[in-house]
Amino acid sequence: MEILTKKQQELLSRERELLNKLQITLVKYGIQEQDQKALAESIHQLDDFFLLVVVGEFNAGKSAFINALLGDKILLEGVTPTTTKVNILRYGEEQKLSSVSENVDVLVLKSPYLKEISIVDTPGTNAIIREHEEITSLFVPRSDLILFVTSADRPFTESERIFLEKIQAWGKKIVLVINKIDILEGPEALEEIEEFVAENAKKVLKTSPEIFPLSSLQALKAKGGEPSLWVESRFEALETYILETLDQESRLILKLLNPLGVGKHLSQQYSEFFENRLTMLKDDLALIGDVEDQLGIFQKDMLEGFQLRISEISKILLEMEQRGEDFFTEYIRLARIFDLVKKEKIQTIYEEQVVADVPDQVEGKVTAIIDWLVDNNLRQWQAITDHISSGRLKHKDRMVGDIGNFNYDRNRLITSIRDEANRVVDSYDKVREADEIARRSQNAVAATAAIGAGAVGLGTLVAVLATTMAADVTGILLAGVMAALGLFIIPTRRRNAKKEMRQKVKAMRDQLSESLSGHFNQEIERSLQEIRDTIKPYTRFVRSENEKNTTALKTLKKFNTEIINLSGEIESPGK
Ligand SMILES: Nc1nc2c(ncn2[C@@H]2O[C@H](COP(=O)(O)OP(=O)(O)O)[C@@H](O)[C@H]2O)c(=O)[nH]1
Ligand SMILES: [Mg+2]
Repeated sequence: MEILTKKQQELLSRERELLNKLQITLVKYGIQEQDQKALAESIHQLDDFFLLVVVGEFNAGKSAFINALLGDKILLEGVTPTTTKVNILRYGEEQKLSSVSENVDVLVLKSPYLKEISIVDTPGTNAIIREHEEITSLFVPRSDLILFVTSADRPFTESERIFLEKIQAWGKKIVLVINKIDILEGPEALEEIEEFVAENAKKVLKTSPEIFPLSSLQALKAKGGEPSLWVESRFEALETYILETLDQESRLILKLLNPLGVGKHLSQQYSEFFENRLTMLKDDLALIGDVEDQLGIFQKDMLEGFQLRISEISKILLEMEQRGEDFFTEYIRLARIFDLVKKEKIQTIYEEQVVADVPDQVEGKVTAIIDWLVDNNLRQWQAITDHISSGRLKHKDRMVGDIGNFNYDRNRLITSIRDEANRVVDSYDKVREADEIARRSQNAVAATAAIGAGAVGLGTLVAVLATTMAADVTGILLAGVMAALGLFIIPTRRRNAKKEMRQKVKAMRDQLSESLSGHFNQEIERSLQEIRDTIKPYTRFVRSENEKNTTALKTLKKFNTEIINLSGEIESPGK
């Protein structure tokens, strides 16, 4: 590069530092190799000569144009695609041709033009030979100035417009050449074409580029011995532009701007990736939020529903207690003295009237709770399936050429949740699930059986009472003090019996409610946990990707701002 002023040197070193950091960052994000190469080469290009790259459709006259510029038929011309390689023309004392890669040749020439500018001839854009376009495209990021050649006989074709858009994205300085003006009849035709090209170029580039209408054919002839054609060729304007307008300083500015343009392009392109991902992740987060909300509601509803069902069981027991009260009131009194002594009879009456079908009723209620739990559990899984297939998570096709495994991982996780939820729903066997729950809550269910035992316990209480009553009655008969029995002993017995029964029933109620609560809470937790475990890898992925992509986007936006600022400084170094 030319000798730099102190200010230029400072700008250059800042630029290198910034671009190197950007490169490291982008590599860390896993950018495509092709993009990484483009950036690396554009940075590398800072150390090289000013690179003027000539692009355009094949047959536009790119090679002819370069020949005219150098004043010699150096490059092959032809109506069929002649250049299949990129040709770099460099200055050197000794002329030689060497191949640097499969697609790139370097031609060293002793031409004064090349002392400050290296010129690149490209195979051009071509709808038929795609490879040529690729080769050309790969070279674009390295260029410091693009000379876009279009031909007067078919100016600004659709494929040229598309190609220009691509170049523009790299932030390149572009100059337009309308070649072959010698084939046009009259100045009106040229004016029309110029206007057409200018209009269309502006649409793509958003600014008006310099446009040079010329004839390479006439220019070369003029340089080769027919000077009368020089003015007509209108070649001089372009030469003046390249040699004078594009003086050392403006070339340096372009050179410094070149890799910044590439860096800006890439940071914007990858920002878009991350933005798109964050949009997708927003849907994921919303879905996870919905599912979480729903599971929360499920838990709350279940607990409430459970309390209600437990209180129904309590009610059954309370009713039994009431019947017990009535029983003791009815039977433990003087008038029943002869019934009381027949303890088996009393016990049977007690079990028939007080205990009755309480064990069956309670067991029925417990079974109902299990069924209700199983139903709701299934409904939760169905809700998950509905959520996942709500369409919100449909793959976004607009994301082309993603980097890393993001889309793959996301789709895989979503699919696995959907499959698992579907599997659970499809294979849900209510009977088996209920059995499972019953088995797991065996202790709680066993407590219901204990009511039977409890009833026996109370039966025993009655039996014991009856026996002691009988003893009392005997004693009383002997003592002959019936009054004392009616007034004192029997009421005390009755009171004690009631008290004891209340205590027993309460203990039964407490035990039952406690052990059922414990087990059913566990069951509810269990089913929630199963759902949460199923979606957990997805949740984890979404949260961590969201964080990663937010950071990446922020970082790239910062780079973008820094690049824009530095470009501004380079463009107006005075400020
Ligand atoms: N009439 C006319 N023909 C030209 C001009 N420049 C190039 N050509 C012809 O156009 C054809 C394609 O030129 P070439 O330089 O090979 O085009 P490239 O494919 O863009 O490199 C050749 O036959 C050239 O002789 C020009 O200014 N006027
Ligand atoms: Mg050519």
